[in-house]
Amino acid sequence: MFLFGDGKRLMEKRKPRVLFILCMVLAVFYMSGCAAEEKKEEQKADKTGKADVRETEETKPEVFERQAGDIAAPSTAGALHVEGTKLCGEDGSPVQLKGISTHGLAWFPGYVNEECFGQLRKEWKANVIRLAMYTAESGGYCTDGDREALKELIREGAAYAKKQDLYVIIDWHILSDANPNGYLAEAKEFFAEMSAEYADADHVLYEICNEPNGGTGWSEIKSYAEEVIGVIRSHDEDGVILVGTPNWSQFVDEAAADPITGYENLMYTLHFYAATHKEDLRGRMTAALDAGLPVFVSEYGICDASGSGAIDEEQAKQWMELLDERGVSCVAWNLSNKEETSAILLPSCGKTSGFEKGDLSDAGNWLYRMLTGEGEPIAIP
Ligand code: IDC
Repeated sequence: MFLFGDGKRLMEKRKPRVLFILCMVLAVFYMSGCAAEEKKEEQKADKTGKADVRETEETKPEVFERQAGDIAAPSTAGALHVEGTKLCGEDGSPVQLKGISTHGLAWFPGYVNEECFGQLRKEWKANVIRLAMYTAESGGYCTDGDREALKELIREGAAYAKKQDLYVIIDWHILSDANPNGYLAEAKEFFAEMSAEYADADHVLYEICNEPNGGTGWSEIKSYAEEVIGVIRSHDEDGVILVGTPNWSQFVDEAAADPITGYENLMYTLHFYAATHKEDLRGRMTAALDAGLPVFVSEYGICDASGSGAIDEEQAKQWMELLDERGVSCVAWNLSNKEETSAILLPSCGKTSGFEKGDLSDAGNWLYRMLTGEGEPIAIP
């Protein structure tokens, strides 16, 4: 403000008093802001009837300094929901999940342990773990698998994820059973049980059909999804649900043209393997997002679609740039030491936690560098 003549002199004379009044006004503003914050906390506590279960000593997740303010996690972003094409935290800000999927739980149960999840969270900066439970194949939930043992592994995985401050995806991993309707009754029963158990869990997401394939069309997937979503919603009214799309979860454009209505917090999955799926599939994803479809990459690899073959770093880079640009969440396949390119551990690594640099495959090294943003591969004492 520019003052001239008398006005300026008057201002000079009254400077101390003006300054004093200004300070008082600022102090009042600051104090009323604090009161409003306290009020908000109280309201939050009232709504749940308790201060916040996450804050009791027993359930409080460890806080990792490297992570603080860095990536979204259940302790900071809370329960997730979907707004437009975006996955968002409790306060409405967009959240991008990045992490890793287990291999088939029945085949590689050992990696479901708290130390392993803790290392992925703390050192790898993952904020999500996907628990892949095959439904068919040998040991599958709907074929000859031990259902109780598989559900117990999921419960343990979900508990470790909570303790280690990770989101967790419960994945109904259809594959050789190309059409999810083949095991519709089993899926409904399974998700009824899971959603009843995790109705109040902020960190759990449901993936209801990994990869429909074998010519299964969107209308068949959609009708399956509507049934299963109905069951989940009767227990868990707002948990995020991931729906597979035709052709091994690639044809998101078909879902975009005819999305499921009547439910909130749904996302549609797109899977890619960078050495096989390139510009074409990126185009499908972009078009679906532009059409308003919330897309979630719940599985990807940087090798070819068999889960093996050579790594294509250049294509992987292009995928990651696009995912980051659009804020799309992504989960890498897979947490195991199987002799295949996509496994992040070398077959020689017999450990199920405490991984060191020499334990990692090329895919493991790449994932570590990608998640941490560090050029150097893992360095653990
Ligand atoms: C692959 C595993 C492999 C296993 C095979 C069949 O990497 O060890 O023998 O399944 O069970 C997918 C599937 C995922 C596949 C993966 C690689 O979702 O189950 O895992 N892939 O083929 N879609 C595209 C690729």
